[in-house]
Amino acid sequence: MKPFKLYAITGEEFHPGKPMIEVMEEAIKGGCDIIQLRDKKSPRREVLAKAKALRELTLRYGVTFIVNDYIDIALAVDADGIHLGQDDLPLADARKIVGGKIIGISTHAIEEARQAERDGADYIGVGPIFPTKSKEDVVAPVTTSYVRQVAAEIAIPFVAIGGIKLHNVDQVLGAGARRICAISEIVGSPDIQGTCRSFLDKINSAAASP
Ligand code: 3NM
Repeated sequence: MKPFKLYAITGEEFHPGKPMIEVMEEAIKGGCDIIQLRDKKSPRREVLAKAKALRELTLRYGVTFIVNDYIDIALAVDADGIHLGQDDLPLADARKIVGGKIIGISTHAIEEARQAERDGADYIGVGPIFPTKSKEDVVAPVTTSYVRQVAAEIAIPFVAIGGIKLHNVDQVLGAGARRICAISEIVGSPDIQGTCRSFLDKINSAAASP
């Protein structure tokens, strides 16, 4: 998959009254290089319509587009990949369906990270680093010590997620993360582009001082 640094996930509850497509376009203009559609509540046809719109947007800007959970919708709109949780279809079976598309897996412990790597995941999510209100039935925060473990041991790309804000991202980068994912801090920001640029400045400085 293409290298990436800043990964934004949709979260419409954080920008009431503002169209999702406009919010995600701001995120792309701010430098996000992966956009994920995550919508566990809307009827499937609505999710499909959102996926079509985001596919068009991401193609226009040349950024990667991932669909959370819905493999059929990802295929229908020719998304670049899918993101799956620990309770979704096992990776080997998902791989049979999506072929060479990107598969990302959420992991919350080093055993899950190892398993995802063995099974051929293209990247893993590592989190939640901090408490988050954006995910229901989320596990307890894994803290930056899990980031350190993954950075030391796992060869495939990993992205840190969960409660990451501009004010605490330095801790995550200090633990070895070089890719950051956020929902509320990005899509809920009054200045989405500025927030994204600040995240990227921090990621780039961390990468420049090993
Ligand atoms: N997955 P926010 S945490 C979607 O740990 C999601 O796998 C997580 O939202 C995981 O940036 C999370 O607003 C929510 O905290 C991230």
